[in-house]
Amino acid sequence: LELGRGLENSAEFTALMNKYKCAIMEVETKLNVLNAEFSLNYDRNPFESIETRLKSPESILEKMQRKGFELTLTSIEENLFDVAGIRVVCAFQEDIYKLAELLTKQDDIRLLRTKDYIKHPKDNGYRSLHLILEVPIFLADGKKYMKVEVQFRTIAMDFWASVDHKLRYKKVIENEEQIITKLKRCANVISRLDQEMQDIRNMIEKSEAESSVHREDQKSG
Ligand code: 0O2
Repeated sequence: LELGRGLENSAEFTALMNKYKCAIMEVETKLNVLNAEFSLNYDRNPFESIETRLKSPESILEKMQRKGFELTLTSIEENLFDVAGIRVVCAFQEDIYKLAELLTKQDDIRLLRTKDYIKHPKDNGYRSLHLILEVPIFLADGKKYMKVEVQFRTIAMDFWASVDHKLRYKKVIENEEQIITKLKRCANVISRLDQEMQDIRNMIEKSEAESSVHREDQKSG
């Protein structure tokens, strides 16, 4: 039985999707724990929102066909990295790298691939940090590693990607070149905006640190 010929209605397909759901829950919990710990230690939450999604059978089929993979369950597990997807939106770019580091250094997580579209944006201007991970899930019949894609974005990057995603489905008849150029220009503006916001936070943190040293000095003097 193949995907598109009934496999997606089988008990085996449902069981596989359930494993991906469990993997999403594991990684989502890890991220929520990091967020809570951060907010206790530094009085701020590194992320604004977290969204999860399981790829639909239609999109799985479409991607498998587009990439020319065999339409079996084993092939889905081997070749698709984003059946289980998590999107984390942060206010500041530096928090993205901090969270990604804290997540990937956990000893049960295997990091398969990092796609850093922040340092190396796509040609159209898309920016985001993608991590392809494997996380163990514990089932009645033992432990199994499942793949999960985590996308980290700033609010500004997410804004650009959401608008881009909406426009993607529109049929462009005229001015295609101009639209592409304009979208890329917006991506550049957004990148500068992220940098400015990060600079502002760094300045505030520096001044807070200095004034606390000053207070300490006054106390001891
Ligand atoms: P959806 O609806 O988010 O599920 P690869 O296996 O590396 O060859 P893949 O998987 O296409 O190819 O990798 P890529 O491009 O690194 O990551 C794909 C996902 O990133 C997309 O998922 C989007 O979520 C996001 N993405 C990548 N490029 C763009 C872009 O130009 N604009 C927007 N808005 N999002 C982008 P899906 O499966 O396309 O869709």
